[in-house]
Amino acid sequence: MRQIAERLEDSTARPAKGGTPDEFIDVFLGRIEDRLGEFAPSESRLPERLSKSVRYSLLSPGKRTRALLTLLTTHYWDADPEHAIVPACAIEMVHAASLALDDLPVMDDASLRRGRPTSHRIFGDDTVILSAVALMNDAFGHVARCDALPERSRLDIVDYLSCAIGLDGLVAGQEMDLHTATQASLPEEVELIHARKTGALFAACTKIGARVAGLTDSRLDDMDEFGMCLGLAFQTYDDLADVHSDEETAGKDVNNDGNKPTLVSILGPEEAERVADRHIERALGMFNPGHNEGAPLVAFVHYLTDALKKRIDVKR
Ligand code: GRG
Repeated sequence: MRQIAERLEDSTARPAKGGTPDEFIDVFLGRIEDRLGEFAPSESRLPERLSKSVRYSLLSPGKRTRALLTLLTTHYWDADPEHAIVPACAIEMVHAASLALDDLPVMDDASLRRGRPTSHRIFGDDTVILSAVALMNDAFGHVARCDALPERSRLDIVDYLSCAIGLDGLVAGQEMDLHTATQASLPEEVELIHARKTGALFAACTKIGARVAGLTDSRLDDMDEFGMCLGLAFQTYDDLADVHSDEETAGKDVNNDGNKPTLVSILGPEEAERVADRHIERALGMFNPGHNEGAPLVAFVHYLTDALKKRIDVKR
């Protein structure tokens, strides 16, 4: 944390001449959409239904929060964000796969995602499972082949990403969400699920963004923690949206958490929101007040928080 604060003392953390945080975010978003478009399958030799299903899951209008966080972190640490574009899009591929799997009837059985019918409602469960496997494998392939990065960085990124997904990450979080969450009665038990299900991928974004910029050791750990705090807050705002938003605003099913314990059901909405706010404060606390306003990464955290909070204002 200390290093991040010190880093913000350095004027090079500010946007380049003439660039406002909004401009950075717009440019980065454009780059992400372009590269995702290139990564989406288009070859006519591929099975058509599978290609269409992968394109649908990957290119539907997501917020691209994870890819943006990755690029903004690389930029924050003064490296060229273009070097992080492949890992950032690989993370979006993994995320898209996780959403498609999460929505399946055997999991959350959702019908709406990103304002559209869920992938399995169009392509069927079987093709969606295969699409998710393809997206995850291709994500790693893109990182392995990314010649903008030294081989050592590629290996580290593959390592961070596989840890975020695997037995101690998304997969474990989802398993707990499906099968043990009903026994969770303490906030810390729920937050352990959040850490794996959502926090792990956010932490991978900020760690990978920092790794691309050449950070090592304790500074990487700080960025890992920064991302984890954001992910924990994000999941609770998402659970609040399940209760306090509508389908049009959230772009996905609401009231889908049923009897599953969440921080909202255990603590009540006001306290749950305070817990999420404290995670954001902790994340932002890693930056020195007064020195950070110009950094697009920090501005993005504020924008994200405001947007997530607006979403839950709908029914309050
Ligand atoms: C092996 C990749 C993989 C997954 C298997 C299904 C699963 C395990 C995990 C699901 C984890 C999950 C869906 C967590 C919820 C995270 C969350 C709050 C998603 C919503 O993210 P947004 O709002 O989505 O950023 P958009 O649509 O904007 O991209």
